[in-house]
Amino acid sequence: MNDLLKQVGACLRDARRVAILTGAGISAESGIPTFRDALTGLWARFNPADLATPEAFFRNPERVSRWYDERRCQVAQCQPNPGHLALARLQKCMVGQGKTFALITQNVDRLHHAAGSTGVIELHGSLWVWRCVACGKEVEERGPAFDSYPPCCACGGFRRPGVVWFGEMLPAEALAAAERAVEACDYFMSIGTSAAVYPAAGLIAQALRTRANVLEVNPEETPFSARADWSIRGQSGQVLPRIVDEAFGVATAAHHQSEGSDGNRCTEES
Ligand code: BJW
Ligand code: ZN
Repeated sequence: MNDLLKQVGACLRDARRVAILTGAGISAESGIPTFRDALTGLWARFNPADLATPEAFFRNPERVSRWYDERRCQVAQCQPNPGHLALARLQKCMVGQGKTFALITQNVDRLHHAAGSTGVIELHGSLWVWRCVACGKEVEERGPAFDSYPPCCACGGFRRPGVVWFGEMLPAEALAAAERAVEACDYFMSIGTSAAVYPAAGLIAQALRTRANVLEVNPEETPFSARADWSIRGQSGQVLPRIVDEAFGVATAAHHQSEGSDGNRCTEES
């Protein structure tokens, strides 16, 4: 494992344009359930057809909005883990060296933002933003649970979570930005996604076609594992900090404040 991480880190150090796709697995170590884990995943306990489609919302807006609001309140209790922090540090290191970095996420929890990542491309929207289905007004909701379900807009319309459900189009600008970043990248990472949901999973296929170096980090095999240059079976909160350490030097407690770079190091120690 050590040799593998050294190799992956050395290649990352040389990369000029990195694009990263994350999925629910990167937030698992923050205590947020994934979707497809056989025992603990949300889809093991709930039927997506009853909760994650526009039809389900219009059939039972009270149930669907309550379920999403409970998830919003649960995520409010969670903190970014070392995997999120490592990607935020990687961005700082790469941008500090004038390199290109894009973080594309399928997650709706905004833990990448909380970790300090900027310009995050959200493919499946956000749990925090609620949108009126009548007038389209969007509000970021950081407060406690709603008083009643479904929550209503001043115009009287029902409000829904600003996430992307099955059968809905992804936000066009986000998808286009993601495709551009993948097209241009020379190093691509797929972190903590089962690669089961399209078009997000198509970005992995696109990276393989562009002949970027492709790294996967996941405790389980995925449909793309065999084609990745490196497929590391592990938890992202353990693996990512080690890869970023290999590439850019070991993080110090002060790494959040450090901006500059010393050779390939971007921490304050040298
Ligand atoms: C760890 C770990 C640790 C655990 N460290 N890793 C082409 C082919 C077939 C179907 C389609 C297709 N194109 C479109 C479709 C239909 C559909 C689709 O993909 N269906 C498939 C399921 C078959 N796609 C859509 O409908 C999309 N819209 C669309 O395509 O519009 C155009 C269109 C419209 C109409 C008709 C046709 C086309 C929209 C998809 C929206 C997905 N929405 C959800 C819910 C969001 C809201 C919510 O939060 O409730 O997004 S579904 C859910 O899955 C969520 C996730 O973002 C998404 C991906 O899941 P993810 O992140 O990969 O999580 P898991 O649980 O699957 O995997 C976690 C992984 O982590 C596992 O591998 C673990 O091993 C790993 N892990 N611990 C690292 N510590
Ligand atoms: Zn409204």
